Amino acid sequence: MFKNSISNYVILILSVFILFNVTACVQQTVLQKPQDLTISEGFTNPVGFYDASPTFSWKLPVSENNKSQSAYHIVVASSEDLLPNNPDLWDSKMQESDQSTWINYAGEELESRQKVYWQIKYWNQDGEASDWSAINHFELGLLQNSDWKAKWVGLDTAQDSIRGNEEVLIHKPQYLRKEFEISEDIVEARLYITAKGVFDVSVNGKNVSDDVMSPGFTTYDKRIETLTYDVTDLFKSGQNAIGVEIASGWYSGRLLWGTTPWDNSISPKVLAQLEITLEDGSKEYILSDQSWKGTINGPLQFAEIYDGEIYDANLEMPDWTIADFDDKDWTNVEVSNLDKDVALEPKRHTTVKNKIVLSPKEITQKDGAIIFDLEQNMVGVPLVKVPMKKGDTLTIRFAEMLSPDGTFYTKNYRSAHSTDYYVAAKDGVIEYMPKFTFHGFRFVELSGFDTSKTPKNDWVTGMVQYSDFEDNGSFTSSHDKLNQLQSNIVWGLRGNFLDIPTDCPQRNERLGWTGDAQVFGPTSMFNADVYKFWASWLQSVREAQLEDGAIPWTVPDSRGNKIASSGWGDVGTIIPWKIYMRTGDVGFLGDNFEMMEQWVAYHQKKSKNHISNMMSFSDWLQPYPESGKNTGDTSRNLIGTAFFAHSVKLTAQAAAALGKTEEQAKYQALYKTVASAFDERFFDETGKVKGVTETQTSYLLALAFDLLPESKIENAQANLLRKLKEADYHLRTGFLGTPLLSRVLDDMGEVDMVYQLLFKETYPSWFYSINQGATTIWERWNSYSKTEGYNPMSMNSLNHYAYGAIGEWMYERIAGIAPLEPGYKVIKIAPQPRQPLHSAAASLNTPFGAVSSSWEIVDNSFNLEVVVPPNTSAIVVIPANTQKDLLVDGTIFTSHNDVKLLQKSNATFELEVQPGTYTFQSKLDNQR
Ligand code: RAM
Repeated sequence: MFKNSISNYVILILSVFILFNVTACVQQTVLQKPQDLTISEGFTNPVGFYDASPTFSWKLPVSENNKSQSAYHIVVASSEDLLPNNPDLWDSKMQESDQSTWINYAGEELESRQKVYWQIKYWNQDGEASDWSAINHFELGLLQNSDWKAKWVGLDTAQDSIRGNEEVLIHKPQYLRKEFEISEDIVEARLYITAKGVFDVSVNGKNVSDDVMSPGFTTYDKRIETLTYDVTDLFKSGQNAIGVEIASGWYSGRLLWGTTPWDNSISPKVLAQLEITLEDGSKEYILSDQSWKGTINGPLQFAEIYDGEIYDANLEMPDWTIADFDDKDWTNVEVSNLDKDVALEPKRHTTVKNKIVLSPKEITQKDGAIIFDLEQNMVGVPLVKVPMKKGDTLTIRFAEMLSPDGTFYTKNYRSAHSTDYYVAAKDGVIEYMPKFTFHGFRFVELSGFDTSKTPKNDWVTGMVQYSDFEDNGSFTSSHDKLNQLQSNIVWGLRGNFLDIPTDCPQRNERLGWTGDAQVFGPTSMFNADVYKFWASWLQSVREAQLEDGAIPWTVPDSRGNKIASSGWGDVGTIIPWKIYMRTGDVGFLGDNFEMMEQWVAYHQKKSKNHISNMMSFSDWLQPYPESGKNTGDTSRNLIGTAFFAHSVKLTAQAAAALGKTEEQAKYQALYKTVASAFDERFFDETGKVKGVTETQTSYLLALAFDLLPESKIENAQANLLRKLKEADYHLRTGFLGTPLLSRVLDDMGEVDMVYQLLFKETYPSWFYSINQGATTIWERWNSYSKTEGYNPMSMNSLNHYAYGAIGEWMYERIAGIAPLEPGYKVIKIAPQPRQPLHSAAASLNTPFGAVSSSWEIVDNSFNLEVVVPPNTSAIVVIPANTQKDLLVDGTIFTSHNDVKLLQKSNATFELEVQPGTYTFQSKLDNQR
């Protein structure tokens, strides 16, 4: 009996043990939750969201179990409690699909202010299910003008008729406030707010956010963006106050040549709607209306984007954003209704913020002033903490570089005064950070401080400001100058992505030049998470497009000159296509398709027998122009016709991606017609440019855009090589030709030549500016030289991202990561190692997760480490002497579950690789 019970006991223990293990096994097959849930162009749990028809995306966690997705299930509800089982807004049901990005919401209609919760799960390639993801959420902003009960309010600052630089009307900054009582405890409060101008808002003495220069720069005559803030914790029952500072910003400031389509004489205004939900469930609204008061007698006396600020601390009004402040001397505001033709829409990309802080490495004294060197050309404002004497004025000047004698080089700011002033109200250390301006600078000069004190590095800090996005990739190599070039590209991006893509950030310009955006867009997508940034700006491009299809030179169209340039307006076809290739978001192509068609129609209007006569900035700033002009030597008609054909081709490709077969056929045929007109008009039988000046760029356009018949291609390629030889293997390309150079030569099999040009030290080349001390990309190949000083032209920005377009090739070909299918669903990893590099590496956050490629050459062996994200596959091309073995993860490659040999040539192994991390090792020929 006893024995028996022991054996029963053993059996019991054993079965518990087995059961436990079986459960553990079952549990192991439950896949990890999906990660990085985002909506639309990559937003995570936004408040005040713009899109009532969002898309959903997620990533499969990296794990042995996750090669691909076989199905997904999305549930969407109006409250967290309803998930996952009772989704009242949308239940996608289990969908057999490998799509994990950009899935259209197809549920109940969503409304302004609505809170939405969502969750997803997926099944892997073996049909195993994941757990439900964490619950994500979003809350819509005010989507229609009719949601607004508030009115525009502000003071009439135009009446002061102050004329500033270039005789432009200057509006003094305003301080606006409102006090009110809240009778009950608050459950929730939202502040919806925007400005005609730029604003900074505080509540009960606290700043509502760290946003800078909101609401940003849009086509103000069509659309003004609004911000939504969760201000629940800032209000309390009892007396409360809200205070808003506003200045002209882009809206009524001094934009280039002042010929804005909107009216600079409109005084800046604010629109604010505070919606408070009280304990008892009722709602209270505090609206900007005639009860608000304002003054222009606050400390900020002047604020202008180009010119800087004047801040007089004697005029400070302590506690003006707190209740009980005495505003009896303040004026009643003027009130105006919403403009019915101007849409108020929630901001559709991130606000500008202080993103990086730089400390000066070196300070020097010069003529009573001190110069702080941040050792990096940057964009933003300084934070100054300086000892001063009462009544003195601190002058803060900026420069991107110094002249050889150590003085400030500011000629390239042109008429932008770009200087801040601070008037001290007492002795002691003051703290000041300009608010409604920004500067492009590496050097800061202070004068007017308390000279009895010894200057210290920490008197100045550089606050780097740009739209709030994170890095999206990295590139590095064994070569210092190439790494410096990468750094210069990234800093060019940071400096020119301040709400809109700008040509430059420092002079009296800083505009959304479309050509510059067109050439740099793809490179920016590697380096930063800027899909939302581009999608938002493209909305402005669509809004700025004129009735005849013309896309203005700058967007927003601050010049209002109603003409378009070839190669510039083509931003309307090139950026949608290039971004689609990197995101795979076909909806984005759909949003832009009509604009693409209209732009093509404009090309058509501007051409006769398919030869373009469109105005063009042409191959802008080509070096050594025979014509002596900024537009260079490549024929304007050739350029226009080439871009005509290219835009038509991209529109045909977009039509195909959108399933518009008729349009595809139509544009494909038109492309062929334009291409043959191009060939006939500009190329002779031997594949040589005829009738116009023969330039590197004319060949580049013909080859890059595929405009020549098969029979002429080889000769045209040879002619390009001849032109390069004539230039002693230097580029002779400007804004339009340069981005095509690497790709065309690469397609020709001339990777060696690309390396030669890229690593060239002499003018004109990328390293030339680095050798002269550049920390950003310059507008000109020779903006400055150590021997000859500054380029005498005043159009000489030292922070102009266009030539940084080479970054695309560095990622795609040196490190070797390129999308083979839109959105990197299939990735091509095909690094091109050459001397003088021993190693290079890049990583990139694709819509499916991180991909990376990292190689080094040790002795004669080529070592490559590759990461392929889940739910993708990669074609990996490994340079090798294929007579010798290839090692995969340290063992000789024969067969492998996740690696398949597709092809073997003399010089490469081509493999198909499933998600995972791998090392490959091949032997190279000696000459590499
Ligand atoms: C300059 C801009 C820009 C360029 C145009 C044509 O003023 O800086 O870079 O695109 O001209």
